[in-house]
Formats: sequence, C-alpha cells, structure tokens
Amino acid sequence: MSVAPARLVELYRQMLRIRSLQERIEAEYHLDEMKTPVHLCIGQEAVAVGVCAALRPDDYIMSNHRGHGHYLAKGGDLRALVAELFCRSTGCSQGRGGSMHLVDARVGHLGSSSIVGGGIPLATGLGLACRMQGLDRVSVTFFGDGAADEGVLYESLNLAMLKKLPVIYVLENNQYSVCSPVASRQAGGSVFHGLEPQRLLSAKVDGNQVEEVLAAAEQAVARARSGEGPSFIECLTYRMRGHAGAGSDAHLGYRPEGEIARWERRDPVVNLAERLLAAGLLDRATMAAMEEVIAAELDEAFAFAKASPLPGAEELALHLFSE
Ligand SMILES: Cc1ncc(C[n+]2csc(CCOP(=O)(O)OP(=O)(O)O)c2C)c(N)n1
Ligand SMILES: [Mg+2]
Repeated sequence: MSVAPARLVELYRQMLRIRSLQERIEAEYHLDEMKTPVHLCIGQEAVAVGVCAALRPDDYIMSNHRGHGHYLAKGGDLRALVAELFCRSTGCSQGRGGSMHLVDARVGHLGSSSIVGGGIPLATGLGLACRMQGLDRVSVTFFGDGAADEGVLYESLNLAMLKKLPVIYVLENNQYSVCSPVASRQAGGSVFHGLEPQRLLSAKVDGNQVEEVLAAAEQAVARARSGEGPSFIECLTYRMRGHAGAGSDAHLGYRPEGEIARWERRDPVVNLAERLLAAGLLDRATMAAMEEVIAAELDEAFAFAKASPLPGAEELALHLFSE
C-alpha cells in the first residue's frame, strides 16, 4: 500500500512521540516519583499509530495495561497522561488510575484496564451500542496474545459475528505473556491458527510496519461502517523491554539467545526513519527539529505533572458508587 508522503511523515512523528515518551519515563522511573507500575510499549508503536490513523475522533477504542501508545495515537492529552503517571489530580483519571487506567472520552478513548482481556467484551458492547443507537462509529479493542488465551475473546467474537457488529479486534502479538511464549500456550502455536475456522475477515500483518497496519485497519473500518461486521487483525510485533518497569529483562533468560537483537533490526521507529530518509521524504534537519519539538513538549508535560497537586484526602470518597 502506498501512503501519501505527508501522511507517512505524520505517522512517523506520532510513533517517535510515543517512543520518546516511553524513553523519558524509562529515564526517570528510578527516581520513584511515578507511583505506578508501567508497561512500556517500546517496539509496538506502529500498531497503535497505524490502527488509530484509520479511525475518526468519534470512534471508540478500549485499551489495555500497555496502553500509552493507544492513548496518544487516539489523540489523548499528553499532559494528562504524564500527570496520571505521577498520580496527580490533573491526571486523565484524576490521579486514581495510574499507568494502566487511562481514559480520554473526548477523543473516544473509553479506557484502559489492568484486567487482561477486560477491554474485549466492553468494546463488543460498545459496538452493539453503536448499532442500537444508529451511529456509524466503530469500536476497537487492543489486546495482547496473553488476552487471546482467554475464553472471553471467543464469546465476544461470536456475538460480534452473529450480530455483524462494527468491532475491530486488534491483537498485538508481542510473543509473550509476561515470560511465557505464545507457542507454549496456544495449540497450533499461534493465535491466528486457532481463529481460522471462524469466518472473520482476518488479517495477519507485520505490526512493525505502520503502512501494513494502516491498510488492514482501513479495510476493517470500511467493513464495519458498511454494516458487514467485525474484523480481527493480528499484528506481529515484539516487546523490546521487560514486561513491567523500566529497562531490559534480557538477564531473566526466558528469551532465546539473539532474539532481542533480531527484533532490534526491525525496530518500527528506526526502520521508518531510515525509509523516509532514503526516499527523500524527510531530511536529517527536519528530523532533528521534530525531535526537539517533542522533547520540549515532554519537558513541559513532566513539569506540569510534577507541579500539579496530589488528590486531597477530602476527595477520597468521590466517584464511588454505593446503594
Ligand atoms: C485477568 C487477568 N489475568 C492475569 C493478569 C496478570 N497479567 C498482567 S499482564 C499479563 C500478561 C498479558 O500478556 P499479553 O496480553 O500478551 O499483553 P502484553 O503484556 O504482552 O502486552 C498477565 C498474565 C491480569 N492482570 N488479569
Ligand atoms: Mg503479549
């Protein structure tokens, strides 16, 4: 698929912005000021950006614990995300959620959750709601290969297929659920294999190539909007860092020798930069200027977060529901 040059450069900028945020978090995490576990998405930026580029602002997404990229790609507010990591009252969840519980309803991000697979039935319900309300919106759920081990995926797919719901199931297969490889958890060795008998428009794409992800997402969105039903897109990618926290986990020994280095050569951000430079769509000076703007934006967001108040004790009982 060919993406218009200006659009491809913009997709690169978004991926670089997500990567830069992840690296900034990683650099500051040891200071222990971010009182939240973090699950970095370094290596998986092309999935979030490619899918969200196919969506309208009023379309919905449900995200998971590794969700900073989804949040930014859908247009979520950067300052509110960083403030949430510092558990401040200016955070997108008013400091109550931390890294795994992000939300920005104004841009259709209806929430991420620490419950693995939790977004799958919710996104299916959103698709049903769109249908019942006569809206032509689509609903997307991002989930990992670990979530794909759960029965709720198959119930949700069945309902979505039965009712031809406008739901797009985006599997980010980053090869591991914590330390367990996919092949040790799925009969047939891959999630996609298990889904083949189902009559879904299923695509298996290189999740490190944003153009491939975008093309599959655009096809799925067109199908959903025209009432033809759900789609399932498996994006093959790789988690470049440890499951949680900052830094590499290579010392844990669960990844085969040389695997990280092999995936580093397929780094989605670096590869796209090289392709843009080689094609003359971007030059080094423009790239450096882009990096500078992002760094300044991050400086500002981190300063804003650190200067923001923590939620006060008087807020403790707010937003609770009881009968
Ligand atoms: C229902 C549920 N089961 C188990 C866990 C513990 N847990 C947290 S993250 C995780 C791995 C999820 O793997 P995957 O879905 O592939 O996402 P990834 O971390 O690779 O992005 C597990 C098992 C949980 N949070 N929720
Ligand atoms: Mg995984």
